[in-house]
Amino acid sequence: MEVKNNIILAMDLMDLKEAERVCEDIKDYIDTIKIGYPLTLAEGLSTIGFFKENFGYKVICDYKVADIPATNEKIADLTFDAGADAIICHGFVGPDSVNACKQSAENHDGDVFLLTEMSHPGAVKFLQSDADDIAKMGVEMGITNYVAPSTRLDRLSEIRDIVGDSFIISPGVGTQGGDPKKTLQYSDALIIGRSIYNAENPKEAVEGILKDIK
Ligand code: NUP
Repeated sequence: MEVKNNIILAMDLMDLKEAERVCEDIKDYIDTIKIGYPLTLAEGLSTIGFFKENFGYKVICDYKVADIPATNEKIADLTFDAGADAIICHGFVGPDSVNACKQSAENHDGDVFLLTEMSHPGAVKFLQSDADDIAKMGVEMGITNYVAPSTRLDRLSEIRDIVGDSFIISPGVGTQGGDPKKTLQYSDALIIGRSIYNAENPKEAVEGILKDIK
C-alpha cells in the first residue's frame, strides 16, 4: 500500500460532521485514513464509503478481528463489501483465524494487516512475549502488512527484522509518546490520531509532523 507523506490519519472522532471538517482541513497531505470501532459504531459501516467517495481516501478498518475463523470471515467480508481497502486483524488467535481474514482480503482484492505487539503500556503484560512469534507466523503465512508500535522502538526494530521488507504501519506517535522521525527508521507509515484531530488547527499539526520527518 502506498501512503502519501507516510502518515495515516486515525480518525476516532465519533461524529461524522466533525470528522469531515478535519479531513477537509488536511486533505492536501493525507490520502489514507484508518477508522475503528468508535466512528463505525457511532455512525455506521457506511462511513467507509463516505471517506472513499468524498475524499478518495484509502480506508483501513481497524477492527482488530480476533474471533474463530468462521466469524472472522463474516466480519472481514462485511468490511470489504462496504468498500474497505484493508482490515487489521489480531494474531494471537492463531493462523486459522488470521487465514480467514487473509482469504477474505484476497477474495476482495484487499489487504490484511497483522497486529503484532500493541503500543499501550498494558501490551507488555501478555502480548509482548508472543509478538515475535505472531510476526513469524505472519511471515510463514505470506502476510506482507503489519502493525507494530512506535512507543517501543527496540520492539519495533525487532519486528522489522522478522518481517523483512514487509509494510509496517505504526501507531503511538504523538499523544502516546512515540517520535515520528525515529519511528520511520523502522516503519513505513505512522498512524496518528489525537495529535491531529484534536489539534486547534489540524492542518498545522500535520505540517509540523511533516517538518519533523522530512
Ligand atoms: O497497538 C495499537 N495501538 C494503537 O494506538 C494498535 C492500534 N490499532 N492503535 C490505534 O491507533 C488506536 O486504536 C488509535 O486508533 C490509533 C492511535 O491513535 P492516537 O493515539 O494517535 O490518538
